[in-house]
Amino acid sequence: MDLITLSQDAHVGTITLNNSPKHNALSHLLVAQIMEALKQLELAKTRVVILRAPENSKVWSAGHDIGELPEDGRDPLGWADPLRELVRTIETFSAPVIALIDGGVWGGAVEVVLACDIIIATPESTFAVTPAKLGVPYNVSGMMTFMSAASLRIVKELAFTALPISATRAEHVGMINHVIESADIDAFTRAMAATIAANAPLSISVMKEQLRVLAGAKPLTPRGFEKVQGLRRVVYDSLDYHEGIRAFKEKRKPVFNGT
Ligand code: YXS
Repeated sequence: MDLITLSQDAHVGTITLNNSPKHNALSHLLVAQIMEALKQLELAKTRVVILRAPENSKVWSAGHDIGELPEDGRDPLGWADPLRELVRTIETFSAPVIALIDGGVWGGAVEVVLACDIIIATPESTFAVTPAKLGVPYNVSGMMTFMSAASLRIVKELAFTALPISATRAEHVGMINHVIESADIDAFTRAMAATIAANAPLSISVMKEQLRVLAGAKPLTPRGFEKVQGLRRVVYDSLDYHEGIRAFKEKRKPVFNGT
C-alpha cells in the first residue's frame, strides 16, 4: 500500500492518504488501498479510525480522480464507482471514523469526509462541493449525505457556487465538529479517539448503525428515483459534462452552454 500509510495504536487505527503529487485524488487505486486498510482494521476489531492526510497538506484530497470519470455515456457516479463504495464502507464500518482535516477538501472527497462520524479540521481547511464546476450530475445518495450534514440552504449554496467554504463557517453551520489549530489538532483528535476507544465498543457500534439507518430513512418513491436518474442522465450525456472534464485536463476555465 504505497498511496496510504496505516498504523495502529492499541484500539485506534490511523489511515493517512499519501499521494501528494496527485493531491490524494480518489483514484480506483487509492480508494482500493483505503478499503483494504479499513478491512484490516475491522478484522483487528479497531474501536476508532482516524482518516487523515500528512500534516500541513495544502490539499487533503482533490476529490474523484477526474481522469477516471467516464465520458462514454456511463453514469460517472454509479453504484460500483470507487468513491461510492468508499462512502458506503465508511458509513457501515463497525466503529467511529474521525476525519482529521488539514488542507483543502474538494468534490467527492467532501462527501467522503461527511460520511465520517466526526470531523475535526484546522482553521486553514476548506470544503468545496464541485459538481457544478465540472458539469457532473451528483448521485442521489451523495446528495443525501450533503443534506444530512447541513441545512438545505447551505447545501444549495455549496452546490450552486462550487466555492470552497472555510472550516470556521463549516463549524458555524454544524457541518463539522471542531476547528482546532494545526499545532494542537493531532493531540486533540487522539484524545477524543482514546475517549471513544475506552467506552463500550458494542454500544457505540450499534448506535452508529442505528443512526445510519434512521438518518437514511427518507421516503423516495420508485417513480421519484427514476425521475432523478433520468434527469442525471441528461446531465452526464450533455456537452457541458464533457466540457467540464476537458477544461480541467487542458488547465483552462470551462465554458458551459447549458447543452
Ligand atoms: O498536471 P499534473 O499531471 O501534475 O496533475 C496535476 C492535476 O491535474 C492533478 N489533480 C488531479 N488529477 C485528477 N483528479 C483530480 N481531482 C485532481 N486534482 C488535481 O494533480 C496535479 C497537481 O494539481 P495542480 O497543479 O492543479 O495543483 P494546485 O496546487 O495548483 O491546485 C490544487 C487544486 C486542488 C486547487 C487543483 O488541483 C484542483 O482544483 N483540483 C480539482 C479539484 C476538483 O474540482 N475536484 C473535484 C473532482 S470531481 C469529483 O470529485 C466529483 C465527480 S464532483 O465534482 O461531482 O464532486
